[in-house]
Formats: sequence, C-alpha cells, structure tokens
Amino acid sequence: MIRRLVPLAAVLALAVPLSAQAGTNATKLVGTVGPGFTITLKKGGQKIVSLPAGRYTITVTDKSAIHDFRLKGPGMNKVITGISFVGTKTVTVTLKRARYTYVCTPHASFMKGTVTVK
Ligand SMILES: [Cu+2]
Repeated sequence: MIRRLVPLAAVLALAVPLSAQAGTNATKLVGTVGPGFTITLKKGGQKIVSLPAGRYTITVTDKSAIHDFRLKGPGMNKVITGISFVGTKTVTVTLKRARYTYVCTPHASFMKGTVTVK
C-alpha cells in the first residue's frame, strides 16, 4: 500500500505547479491594421476563424493614423489602438463562448473580421 501511495504523491506534487502555470499563460494572437484598408487577426500566421474560450494576449500593430483596432463581443468593446495612434499595443483578454468582431471603427462596413469562440 505504502509503495503505491508514494508515486501518487509525486504526481500530485507535479500537477499543482503545472495547473497554476496554465491559468496564467495566455495564447498569443497578432493583430494588424493599416497601412491600407486592411485589418487582420492571426494566430501563428494564420487568419483566425475560431478559437477555444480562454485567455489571450493580443498584440496589435497599428500602421496608420486613420484606423483603429476595436474588439467587440459580449461585455467587451475595447479599443486596443486608437485612430490617431500608430505603433504597437498589447492587451490580455478573456474570450468567452460567443462571436467576437474585430473592426476599424471609421471603416466598420468593410474593415472587420469575426471570430467564433467555442
Ligand atoms: Cu479604418
């Protein structure tokens, strides 16, 4: 009996730090807007269509002073880079199961994309 309990205790000791780390790690996403009339949101270089629910770090590079990068969803309406801002900003967000839209506010009719969070 004792010989079986020792390995179990070792597994539990390993499991605690691993789960704590998973809770703080956010998946990296990359957004761009401009310099033309384009807006993108990618993960590993691929356009995002859907994502699992969870925590994400979104780094947005805004290459134009006429566009912004806004993320909208349930309980969220976040301007990550403002219209006049040019440069890079990073935010960490929690995405729930829902549809999210990333959009340039002044050109919302055509500069937009949708992500389904499952
Ligand atoms: Cu725009």
